[in-house]
Amino acid sequence: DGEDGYRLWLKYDLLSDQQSIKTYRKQISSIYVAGDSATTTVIRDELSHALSGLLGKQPKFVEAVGKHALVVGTPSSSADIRNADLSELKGLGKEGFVIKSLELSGKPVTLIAANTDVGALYGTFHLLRLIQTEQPLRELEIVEKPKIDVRVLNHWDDMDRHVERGFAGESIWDWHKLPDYTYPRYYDYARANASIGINGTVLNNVNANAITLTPHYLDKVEALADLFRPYGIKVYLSIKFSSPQLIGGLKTSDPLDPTVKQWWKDKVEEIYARIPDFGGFLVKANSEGQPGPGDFGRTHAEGANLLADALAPHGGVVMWRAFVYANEKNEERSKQAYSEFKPLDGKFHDNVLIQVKNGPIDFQPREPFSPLFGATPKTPMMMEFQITMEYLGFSTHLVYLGTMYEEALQSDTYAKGKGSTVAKVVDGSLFNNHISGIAGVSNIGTDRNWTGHIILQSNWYVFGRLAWDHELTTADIADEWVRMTLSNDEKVVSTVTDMMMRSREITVNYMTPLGLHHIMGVGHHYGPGPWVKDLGREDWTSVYYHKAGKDGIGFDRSPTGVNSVEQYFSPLKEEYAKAETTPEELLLWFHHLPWDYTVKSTGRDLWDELVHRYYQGAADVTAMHNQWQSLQDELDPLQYHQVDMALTIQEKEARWWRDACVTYFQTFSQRPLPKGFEKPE
Ligand code: GCW
Repeated sequence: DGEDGYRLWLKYDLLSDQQSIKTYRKQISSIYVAGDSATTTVIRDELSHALSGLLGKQPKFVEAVGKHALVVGTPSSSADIRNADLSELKGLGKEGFVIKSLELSGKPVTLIAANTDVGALYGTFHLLRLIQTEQPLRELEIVEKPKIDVRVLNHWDDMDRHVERGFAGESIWDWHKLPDYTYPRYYDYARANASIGINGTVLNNVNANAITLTPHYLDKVEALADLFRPYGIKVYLSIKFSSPQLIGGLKTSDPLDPTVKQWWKDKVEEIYARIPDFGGFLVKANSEGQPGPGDFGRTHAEGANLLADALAPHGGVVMWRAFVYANEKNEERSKQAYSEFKPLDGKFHDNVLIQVKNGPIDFQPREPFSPLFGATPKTPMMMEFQITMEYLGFSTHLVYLGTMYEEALQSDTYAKGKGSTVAKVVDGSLFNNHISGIAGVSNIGTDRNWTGHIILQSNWYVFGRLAWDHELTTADIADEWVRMTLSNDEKVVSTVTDMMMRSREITVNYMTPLGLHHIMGVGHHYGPGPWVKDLGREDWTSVYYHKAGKDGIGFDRSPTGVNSVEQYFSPLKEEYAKAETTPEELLLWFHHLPWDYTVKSTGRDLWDELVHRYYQGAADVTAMHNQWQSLQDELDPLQYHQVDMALTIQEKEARWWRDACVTYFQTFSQRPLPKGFEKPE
């Protein structure tokens, strides 16, 4: 018996500190939630559920402002709030909120105010987080609004409930039983997302199935949209570009063909007739076998604009992915997205966002940021992070991705001089874009704990928190997540946040140190496979990426090689051009270097350094496992046991990675293991 992880970070167990319970109860002696929308019902339910759990007593709901009350509302739902004339609300838009300790109509209260009920819901979850993490509620003066407009999860869920790159069970969408049969899980999904500010969900896989757009399935989509609306969550769909042919009976899907334009216009009208706040379309086109405008000799801009024009009258957007690469193109894979999209800057209609993976190859444990960020002043670039861990050990390895997201977002593109971070490109502030977005490929499924591993719930969490505010530090986010999900116990908090904060670098070390990439097992991408070669496509093999030989290892992307560095702004392109000035963690990404190359930070030669890192990575997993085991008495038994079992797997597999890679690369380096290292097992 114990916490099975279903409740995520919204656990709401009784706080352990009696004194704070007393104080909170006094500060929230009654609750007045103004308004009577579906969203205000959600707010009341959440407060009732949360506070009766956290404070051990059902809160008192009232219909007027009382002394020491918690008051929640908007200027239109509450005269008290309207009369208070809060100047802060002016700049907060539809999603921002304030939380203030103040006198309202002569009574001291804690106020959550926003311009909309959804803003008030976000404020409610913020306040609950303060209580869950045992922060004082005195003299509050919180003003929040999201930095990015579109904050969406991307589900790579197929209509048969298989989840592409999903490692936590089946799809949570039961298409068969929808629209009539729904699960509590759908509501809990909405609560979890709203609690971290996620305001959209793309329900289906980017490798899309055209049937999603048939009336039969739109009934089901509509049911989910209705369910999510009160939580401020819009639904979006991935579409197949050839839908006019596949389900529309047309002979072509050419974006410039008038019958095709009409088909999309009609289809979009049909969707909005059911779902007036439908979010829009996500599109993977001319990539990995998906159809696209290229099939008709048209550009990505012509394809995206076709859909954008159909959606524009209804306020919908197109998220058009830049993950395009083709073996046939005579250009190295990491360069292709930039080559394809940079020349199209300025050609996309206003409601198109280009969705770009953080790295130029594909969600690797470490990549440099994609040079497309910063390269298109006229086109909003959306960030696409992977929350599911396709290349990072599925759902058995403990890897907190917050630090990886932070590294990407805080990278300086130098597009408009120093300080032009990727975050400022993505939030639209660098180029004054009128819309901005960020997407995370979901890691959730039907597993009881949603993500297959309790600690990996934190990746869903940190994605949402950073999407809301990329200036938060991922250490602070880890801290609050641990408190909410595991415990407020100081030893637990400091130990687990330490594990989380180091976990990604540890994984990079035992998988792909020093800038190595894409050397995982073929197809499934699990476990080591540096030996993978002779596939139909060279750019799906490992040997293509590490290029190990007797002469050395690494991919020369400098001017002496494929020169992908030219896609970056100065001074990055000059820095990356030379091994000496390339950050060590990206060394073999940009350079092919001899085995005796001296690694600056340690003075070791490249071979020794590589071996050291593999060994260090594996040893650090053992250390992490010990750290976890030191918490056995402080943790819930079930949570403890689940993570402990997963760490056992991770420990074995870190060694598997280490031994496989070291032994394999040794066949090229033909050097002994450095002194002090045991022979690989
Ligand atoms: O990372 C690769 C995956 C594919 C995925 C593709 C993409 C949805 O291996 O499974 O397909 O990227 O992002 O489109």
